[in-house]
Amino acid sequence: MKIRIIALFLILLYLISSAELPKFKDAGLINAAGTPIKYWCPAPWVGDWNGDGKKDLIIGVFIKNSPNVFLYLNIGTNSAPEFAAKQNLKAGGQDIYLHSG
Ligand SMILES: [Ca+2]
Repeated sequence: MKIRIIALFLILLYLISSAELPKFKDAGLINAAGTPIKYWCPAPWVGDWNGDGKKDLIIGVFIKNSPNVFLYLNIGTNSAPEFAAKQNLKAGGQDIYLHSG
């Protein structure tokens, strides 16, 4: 029984070590109006917010007692997006605040 377990372990080890692992490149930071978009623990969403056919960026972040859902409209194209300066995302004319806890 021990020999079978060891053989199985060795086979798995061989398969794992010989598998092609995905490779990623550093895509860099995304800019909006020439400034890198940086947040701690962001929750991004990509979709066409304003219906112009270009995918926009919405990011929810953890900022206490402050608007914390931001809209970046795509002023470029879907294949080469460029994002305008941050806007607070609003609902009913009011800034959105998402509370934690
Ligand atoms: Ca859009």
